Amino acid sequence: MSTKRIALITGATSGIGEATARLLAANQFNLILCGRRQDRLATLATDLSKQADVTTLSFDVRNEPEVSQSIASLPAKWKNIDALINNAGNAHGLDPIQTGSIEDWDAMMDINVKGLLYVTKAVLPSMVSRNQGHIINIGSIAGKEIYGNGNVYCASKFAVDALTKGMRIDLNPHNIKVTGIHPGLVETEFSIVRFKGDADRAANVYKGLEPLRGEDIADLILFTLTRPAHVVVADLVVLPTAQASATVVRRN
Ligand code: NDP
Ligand code: 8X3
Repeated sequence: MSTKRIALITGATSGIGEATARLLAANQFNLILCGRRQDRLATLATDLSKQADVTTLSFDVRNEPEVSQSIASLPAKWKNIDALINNAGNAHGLDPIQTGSIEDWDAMMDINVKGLLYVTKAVLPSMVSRNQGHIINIGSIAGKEIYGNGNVYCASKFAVDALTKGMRIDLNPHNIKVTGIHPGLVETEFSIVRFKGDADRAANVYKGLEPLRGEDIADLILFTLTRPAHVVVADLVVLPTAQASATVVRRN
């Protein structure tokens, strides 16, 4: 095992997480790639194995025993995680509060909020005991502003913002950096998941503008991780140039 830093990325099977895995592998990180889709994890690990040491963990972030057991099962050489990228998450549905589905609400709170907590809890002991580490939480513009029908997704991302700030305070005595990154519209599988596989409706979200790509967020993650030891990037909001707020978007 080399002296490269170790990053654990949740949601590495697509979108922002996959782009981050590719960029970090090319920039002196060894990687623990996480997600539920094992076939994608295996393909990505093979792709990146020429550039970095890569291992994979397949778990559902909603399942706390699965999360803690998976992370505890890492061999000794992988246990000293330097960077945790809490990226796994999605929106489920886009409905007014009065007709929203309880199943969708549970999914968003369980994945985006509780899942992030479970993974963080499992990773923190080794950071705290070494008084070093960096946690990057992927929030959203939806965690800074509310938009119509965003209700529970926005609430889950406001919770991510609050947890990011709380983590930074509680982990301050342990020298652990905590960063929140809050993107606007990024074209990934996000809208396909939100609209339950309706690819046409998903494509409409990005129609007439140039959205962010997963690679744009990966770039910021790498920048954040490579600041000097005395610098923490606390909070970043990043939008496509065509987007001015959660609801103001210029389209051709
Ligand atoms: P994708 O749908 O492309 O990726 C989501 C990732 O999360 C997948 O790798 C998926 O892996 C993983 N994931 C979802 N549910 C679970 C689960 N229950 N357990 C484990 N892993 C899970 O979307 P993005 O890349 O866009 O999303 C990444 C993050 O960025 C999310 O937190 C999202 O809220 C946030 N974000 C996205 C924006 C956008 O416009 N796209 C804007 C702002 C924030 P698998 O299915 O294999 O488990
Ligand atoms: C994803 C961005 O605006 O679709 O978090 O909620 S948005």
